[in-house]
Amino acid sequence: MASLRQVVFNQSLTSNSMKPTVLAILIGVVAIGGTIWYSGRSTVAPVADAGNVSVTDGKQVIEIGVKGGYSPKVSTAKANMPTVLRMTTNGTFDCSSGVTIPSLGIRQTLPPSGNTDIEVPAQKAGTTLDGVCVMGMYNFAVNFK
Ligand SMILES: [Cu+2]
Repeated sequence: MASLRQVVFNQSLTSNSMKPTVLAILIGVVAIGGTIWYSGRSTVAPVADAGNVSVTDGKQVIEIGVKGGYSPKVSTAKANMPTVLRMTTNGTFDCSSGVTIPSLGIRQTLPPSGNTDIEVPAQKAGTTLDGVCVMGMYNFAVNFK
């Protein structure tokens, strides 16, 4: 059994040494929280052209990588043009291979690897197409300008 003096000593030692630990945890929480907040903001804010949209023979192709989500998450495309969403899987065995675009009634199961073209009718300027996996976990957006 510890004497009273030892208990008091141990407690004061513990509380003194805990202060920097608590401070470090607080700093860590603020830093991680700030990073999550910042990265969350950057996906919502308009992003620069991801360079994944090309036009060939009057047809627009939007390339989107599919594996554990969609990349890029936001694409900028031209309005009033027949469009193809080229979904590229590469060893994709997660639910992002089941892609839906609810506003167009599109539901497509992608092979584990390869390109799958999804035809999209010409969209008006200002339209945003939202794509989401079958489970509603992963999403992407295409803004038409
Ligand atoms: Cu999912």
